Amino acid sequence: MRMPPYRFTLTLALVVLVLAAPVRAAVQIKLGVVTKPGSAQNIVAEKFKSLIESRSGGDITVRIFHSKSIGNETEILQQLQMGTIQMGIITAGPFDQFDPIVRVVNYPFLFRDNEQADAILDGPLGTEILKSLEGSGFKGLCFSENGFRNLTNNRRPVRSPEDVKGLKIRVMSSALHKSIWQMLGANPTPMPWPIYTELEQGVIDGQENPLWVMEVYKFYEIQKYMSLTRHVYSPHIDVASLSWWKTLAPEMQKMIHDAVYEAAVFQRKENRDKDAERLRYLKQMGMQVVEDPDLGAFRERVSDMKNMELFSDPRVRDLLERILEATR
Ligand code: EAX
Repeated sequence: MRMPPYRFTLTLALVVLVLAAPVRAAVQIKLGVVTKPGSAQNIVAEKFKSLIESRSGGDITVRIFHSKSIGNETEILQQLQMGTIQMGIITAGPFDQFDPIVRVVNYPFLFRDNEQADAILDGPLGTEILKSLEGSGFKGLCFSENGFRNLTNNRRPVRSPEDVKGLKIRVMSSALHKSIWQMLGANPTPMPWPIYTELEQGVIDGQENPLWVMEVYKFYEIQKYMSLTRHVYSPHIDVASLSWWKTLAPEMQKMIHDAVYEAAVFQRKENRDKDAERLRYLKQMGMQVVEDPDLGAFRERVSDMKNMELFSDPRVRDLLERILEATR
């Protein structure tokens, strides 16, 4: 018995649907950021999601896990290594637990300004750092930014390293950041993000982060003094799980790479464009700001940094020398 034509068409349509289903939404990306919506990391993540979902015509979908819903930055990095999530926008700080070469980009007083940071990080030296991450299971895609970090505290206005003496400062989970603040005379404690409660309860006196953090996390409510120390330029490293990355077709890799880089460039610009307004806002909310701390004295204190054990690995040391030369 022959099938009536409409039944044939229906069957065909069903077969096509069943076959096509796994092809559509072929790639599902779980992306981790530790911060909450409105944060620098989230702006990169959301921009990337919208670019890649529209460009791939729905073949790639992105689900953003934020606000510590899948753990702190170190834990997100571990999940990327295991391949249980696929991408992350992570502050460079905690990366140095996995690959000491990342210390080079967090070196104190390294970049003069944003333009120099972009030129180095988007250039061959930045590429070397991204490439190196493959040794620890990450595919480094590009750099977006937290921005230049500034000190806040609840004890006193900080103009020179003398004023830092004995302050209990929270630092990121990074041996380098801990050392920097030891050299500056503080009493640094590594702690994962977020830290509002610890500041509020006085477990720590202060912390250091770019201006957007003080605004988005409302640190003006719980921190009285801020000094524009700009001691470290703090990038994010936009990464993928290397084991997952290797399963993707080259065209897919390129599409993802292009989209995340575009998102990074978009975010860096918007972060910088907003900084002047943020400073005004933080003052208006009552923060006392030292705008011209004695940066010469701060630099002097950390001038011996490159001779420390932290940079003794020849590979790291070599890259540091070249990056210092390029930023001189
Ligand atoms: O982006 O841990 C930190 O200090 C980071 O800068 C934080 O994730 C905010």
